[in-house]
Amino acid sequence: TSSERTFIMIKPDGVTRGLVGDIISRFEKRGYKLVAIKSLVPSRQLAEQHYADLSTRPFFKGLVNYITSGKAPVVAMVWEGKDVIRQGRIMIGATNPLDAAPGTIRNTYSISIGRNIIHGSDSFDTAEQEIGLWFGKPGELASWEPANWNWIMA
Ligand code: DAT
Ligand code: MG
Repeated sequence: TSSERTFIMIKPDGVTRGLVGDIISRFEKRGYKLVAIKSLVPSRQLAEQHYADLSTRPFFKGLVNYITSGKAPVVAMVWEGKDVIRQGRIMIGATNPLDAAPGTIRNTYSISIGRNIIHGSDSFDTAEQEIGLWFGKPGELASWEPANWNWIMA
């Protein structure tokens, strides 16, 4: 498997609850490479585009309100490495934290589907789309190689 990129976002509940460091640490320690990060309160338009697939669902408005409330920002990131799209989803755990496997981020920190801490892209196509949506300006993604990269990527 070659290197790929995924979009990971810590939602406002995760930021408020002080989970940013632990979540970043999990991806770092696993061996993934941080290529972009920013903290922001997303506009309604950005949140609606990000969750466009869910626009007909009954929870859509509440979901957009939660992400955009401004009570806390989100932390948007791009992580790179082997199988990171699928592995990121595994590290995050099931959408409903009550179904998430022990040790996953959602299992460890949450019990409500509507406050499940974190987002991760679910496929190569959505990863590309979401990275473009959140980090679309030129130069927002760093192209770099950690000094220990060969120890991780063998
Ligand atoms: P995931 O975030 O695991 O990719 P998803 O893309 O199906 O899950 O849904 C996006 C978010 O919408 C999810 O993280 C939480 C919220 N959501 C999904 N289903 C929900 C439901 N039945 N009730 C309330 N919120 C829901
Ligand atoms: Mg999803």
